[in-house]
Amino acid sequence: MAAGRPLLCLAAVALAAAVLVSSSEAWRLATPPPLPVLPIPSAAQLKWQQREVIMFFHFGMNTFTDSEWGTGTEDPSLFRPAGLNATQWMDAARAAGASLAILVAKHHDGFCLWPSAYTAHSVRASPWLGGHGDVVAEFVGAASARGVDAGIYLSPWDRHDERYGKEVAYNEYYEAQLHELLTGYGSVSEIWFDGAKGKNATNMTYHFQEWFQTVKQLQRSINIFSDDGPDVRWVGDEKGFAGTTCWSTVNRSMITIGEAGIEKYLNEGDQRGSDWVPPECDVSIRPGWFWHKNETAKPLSQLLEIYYNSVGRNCVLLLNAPPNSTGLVEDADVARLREFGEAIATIFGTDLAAGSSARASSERGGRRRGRGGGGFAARNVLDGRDDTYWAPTAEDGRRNGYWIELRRPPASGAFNVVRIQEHVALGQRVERHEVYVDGAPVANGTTVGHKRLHRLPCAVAGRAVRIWITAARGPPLLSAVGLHHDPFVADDMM
Ligand code: FUL
Repeated sequence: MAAGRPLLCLAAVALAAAVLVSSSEAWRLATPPPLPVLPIPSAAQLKWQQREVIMFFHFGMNTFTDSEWGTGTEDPSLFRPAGLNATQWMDAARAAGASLAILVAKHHDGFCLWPSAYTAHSVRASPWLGGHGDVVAEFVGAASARGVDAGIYLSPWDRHDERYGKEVAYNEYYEAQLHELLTGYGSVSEIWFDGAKGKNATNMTYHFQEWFQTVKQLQRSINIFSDDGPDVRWVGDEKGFAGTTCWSTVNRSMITIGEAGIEKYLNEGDQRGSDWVPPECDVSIRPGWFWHKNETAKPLSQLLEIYYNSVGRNCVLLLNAPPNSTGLVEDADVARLREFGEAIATIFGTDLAAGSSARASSERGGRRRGRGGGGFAARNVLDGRDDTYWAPTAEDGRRNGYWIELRRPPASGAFNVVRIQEHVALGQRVERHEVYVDGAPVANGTTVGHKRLHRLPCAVAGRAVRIWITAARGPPLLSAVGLHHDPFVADDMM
């Protein structure tokens, strides 16, 4: 009995230790995410960013007068689309891969596409549907039927209305129309305040601050576009190109809506900006914003160039397709939009990084797997999710420099596009980065943001793809690294 006691004791201690270890394994605490680097996007801005491609529809009096900027003296009887079908517009938008479509409800000529109670210059005075038509209603109805979100453009510059130039009267008129459009047509995801105004236009002070606050009061999750946001900014050109450096941040105090000379600032953003106002790249598939009989759509190669220089540079692409005077997007334009949407799906539908393993200079919280693991492993860049990401340790940058490497399975296909994405929900951080394939440099750049696409001069089939983040505003957080093959470029390896 006495000799057995120490043995029993030892067994009891071992059991207790085992229970302790396994319960501490089970309850090992998760490592919290790193702190945000301010400013960060709102939920509505994040949703907008993930859309990547959205559509614009310029349709109105100009469609019938073969002009881009109407004079405001057009007779409403000219507006007579014989076969307007907004569902056909939405099908075209979807074919291009767009999830949001914005309608020009009133352009600079002042003609309103809805029967506004505050002016006689609208569809009500036109012969279309005997004066009972409402293009805005057709548009939002078709959008909702096709699962596309709706947006509205309401031109501040108005060449028709006699209140224009009278500060209070015109601002009241504009406010009243905002109420009509934002309370009468369901949910509106984006509103466009165009800064354009002719050189010799009447002087007019717009009450932007009142307008913006009214908009937010009427539509809580809407994004407001203008030269300086507050939610989405103009990219500074109408070619669809952002700067190769492109920050989602600016200092809004640096921007005056409609003022020339700020284009470069808008194009590149501001690394030290304290406001999150990411850029939208507006461009038309045709030379004009409105339909003109003799114009044709840009070729696919040009649309892809635009895509790489907008979506591939941390922007949303706002692509315009002008319906014709019948009220339809022309077949050739629909075909081009479809070709574009299919090309994007072809290029990015296959990820040639699939099946790779991933490692990095460090992993926040360590490499433990599963529950209680770090949760910020390098392999998160391969899981196709936006909400998971690789995070290095805070000390890593000071010690080694940050890098992440994918090792592809043998005989993986050749790629000529590298896709890098930051987890921008916690702020845009990467200032400079370099890409190496099997040790050889293939691309480099400055900002990344939501998405950075690098096109390589020729396809490469290497196994190890390493990205060095050589400068960043805090530890970089990457949600995705993808490798793709773009067959639409001349490629000497294929
Ligand atoms: C510009 C306008 O003047 C054009 O007509 C077009 O509407 C474009 C989207 O914005 O500022």
